[in-house]
Formats: sequence, structure tokens, C-alpha cells
Amino acid sequence: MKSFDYSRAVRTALIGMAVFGTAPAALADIKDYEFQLVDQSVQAGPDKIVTVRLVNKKTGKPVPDAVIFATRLDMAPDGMREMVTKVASVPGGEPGTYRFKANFNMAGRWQLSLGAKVQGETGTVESKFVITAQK
Ligand SMILES: [Cu+2]
Repeated sequence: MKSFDYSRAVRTALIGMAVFGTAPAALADIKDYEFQLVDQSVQAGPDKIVTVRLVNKKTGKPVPDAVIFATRLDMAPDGMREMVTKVASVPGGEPGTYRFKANFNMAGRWQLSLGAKVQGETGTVESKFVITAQK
């Protein structure tokens, strides 16, 4: 009887540990993810490439296979919010990095706005960056 109680206690403890072990994953939050701008500036002109990295801040690891569903590039930082340029995704690059091609038709500060979904997470990662197009 005593040994039975003991093994049952151990089993209960193991189940408890398993539950706690999975808890952090279940509590992973979309706020744990962030985009980082790789290059702060580009040369003004057509077909310039901008690279961002998506990382999990808790693990420091890059996050591949995010679905980027929103991009906008405009000159809001220089008071020209209506000056918008098209942004196209460019395949390739390291896993966890995302590349875009755009025409930076004017020198100055451009704002890149991104919205993305991360596999297995609810919510949206949203980021805004200022990229300087140099003459
Ligand atoms: Cu402008």
C-alpha cells in the first residue's frame, strides 16, 4: 500500500511537470516576435532591396515562414505620407530574413510598415521602420 502510494505520487508529479513543461509554449505570445531592419539606408533609385529579420526575442532565433500580408512604404517621416511606392517581396535570403524590392524615387526618409502572421501564433506582428534613401 505504501509503495503504491509512492508510485502514484511520483506519477502525479511527472504529470504535473509535463503540464508545466508545455506551459511556456502555450503561453508564447505574438509580442515575443519582432522585425529588425538590417540596413538603415539605401541609395535613392529604382529596384532597391530592403532586408528585415524576424526574431523571437525570447530565444533570439530567426523565425522563418512568416506570412507577410501587409507592406507599405511612404515618405511620412518627411511629411509626404501620400508619396507611396510599391513594395514587392523578393524570395531567397537566409531563413528568418525577408527581402523587399521597392523604388525609392526620392532621397529622404521613408517609412516601411509591415504586418505579418507567425506560424502557430495568433495575432499579428506589426512594425514600422524609417529607411533613409541617400542621394
Ligand atoms: Cu517624397
